[in-house]
Amino acid sequence: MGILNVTPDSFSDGGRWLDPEKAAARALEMEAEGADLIDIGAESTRPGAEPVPEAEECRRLFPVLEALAGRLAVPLSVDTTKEAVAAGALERGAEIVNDVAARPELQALAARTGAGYVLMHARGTPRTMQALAVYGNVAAEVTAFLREGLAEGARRGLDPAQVACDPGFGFAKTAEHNLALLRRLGEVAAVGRPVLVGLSRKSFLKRIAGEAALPLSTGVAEAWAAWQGAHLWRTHDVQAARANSLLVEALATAP
Ligand code: HH2
Repeated sequence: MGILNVTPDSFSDGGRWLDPEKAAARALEMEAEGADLIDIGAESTRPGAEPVPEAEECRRLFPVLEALAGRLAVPLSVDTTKEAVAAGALERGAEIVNDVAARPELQALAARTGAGYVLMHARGTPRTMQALAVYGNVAAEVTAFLREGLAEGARRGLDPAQVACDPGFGFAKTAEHNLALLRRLGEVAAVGRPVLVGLSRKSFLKRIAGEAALPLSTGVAEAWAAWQGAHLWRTHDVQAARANSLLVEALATAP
């Protein structure tokens, strides 16, 4: 899953893709590099980020979707926590709702429209989440949250077959929590739905191996995640992810 942030303030690619034509070209470039999905977001969720008003999020996002209409063979997902933004994006060709806040109204929207839905573990908002990073057993608690979320979604009409689960690396988690979760990702994968991981260039990787090594550490972390059963990697570096995924697949099927 290639990342396209049409924001001025995302931690890694903020400000690069604000122009709709440039953003559309980047989506097409990631598809050519081997992305199976493109995830478009217009509100940064990095810790401490300011909330973006709904009208502004639509203003950033919709022209990109309109510029891409009919030009992309792979599905688009929309990274938002607002119902009106998600509904507008689905009307403009997006097929998946990537909801980092597990919002009931977004689950109901996916249920009504048949869209795919990403259920992610988080706590609080980008402003409050780091204060809520307290766990006894992070892998077990995240897995329980996802299991419960699948059951709640089903009560709202969301077929589990529409859902991918995401442990939410960096969302209300310390560096130690992120590492423990990555080490024990196999437990999360046991929820029985495809697992999506967003590890790309995240700060806990930077803390371990330094900023200059971030692309390499991202690749190692993604390959490890795949080995533990993750199916989808939300990534900035599609070319590297594609190459690494081919290697992981070849290893997994080697005699
Ligand atoms: N991480 C970010 C944003 N959306 N969605 C899912 N499902 N999983 C994630 O881990 C995830 C996500 C944060 O990364 P990024 O988009 O690069 O930065 P920002 O939120 O600053 O735009």
